[in-house]
Amino acid sequence: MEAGRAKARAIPYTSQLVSLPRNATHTMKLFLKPGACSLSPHIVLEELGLKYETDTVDLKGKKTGSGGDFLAINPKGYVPALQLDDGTVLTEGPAIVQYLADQHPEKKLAPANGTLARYQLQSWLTFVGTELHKQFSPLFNPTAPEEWKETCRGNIARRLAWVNEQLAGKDYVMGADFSVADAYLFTVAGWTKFVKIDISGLPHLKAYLARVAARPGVQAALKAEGLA
Ligand SMILES: N[C@@H](CCC(=O)N[C@@H](CS)C(=O)NCC(=O)O)C(=O)O
Repeated sequence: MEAGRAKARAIPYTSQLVSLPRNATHTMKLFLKPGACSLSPHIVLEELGLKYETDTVDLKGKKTGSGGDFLAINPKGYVPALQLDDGTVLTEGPAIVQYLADQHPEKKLAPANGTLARYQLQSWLTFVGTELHKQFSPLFNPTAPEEWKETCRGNIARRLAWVNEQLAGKDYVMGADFSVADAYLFTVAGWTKFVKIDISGLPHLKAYLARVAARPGVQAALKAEGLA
């Protein structure tokens, strides 16, 4: 029975689009912390108009909103984690948002798999994750040495200046259409206001953040997290 359950919960590896499980019984649940990187999949759920629940995690105590063991949901101990309708848990923000986008290709939040545009989207997601998001992490860590924080601030400022150039003449990072990479970049670049990184000299980035913030799906996610 255990083996049967494990089989049912595994996301099948297939060359075709992965579909939501047929034996779906529960609503999808996003484990989040308001304002954290989990805002990115939250925005994507709203942009897609999907039915979902949220659970606000106590990251220090590793507890779910109802006091359950969050490590039983994600042993890595961090958000976001998305529990699918059949109980399968998917982790890692860039994977979660691509999975969600692929359920509704008609909403065009990610280019089709196998196309060059899809790899360009993944290039953006990887850049945001490794070159921006993880440079911010020490800035939120009270035990991180000040010297290290200064290095990270410099890295972020240089990389955001590059992002600013990329956004010249574009509405979104992939061009005319909003994509899951925008949900992630908006979330991470928004942290500049908490860590004293001045973006006033980056007009394309500033206009972009305002443009993304104005989207109804983004407003709905911000509101749900108490940030609007
Ligand atoms: N590689 C992960 C990183 C997620 C991550 O850094 N989450 C942070 C919030 S932005 C977190 O939950 N930190 C708490 C912890 O690590 O204990 C992803 O991209 O999803």
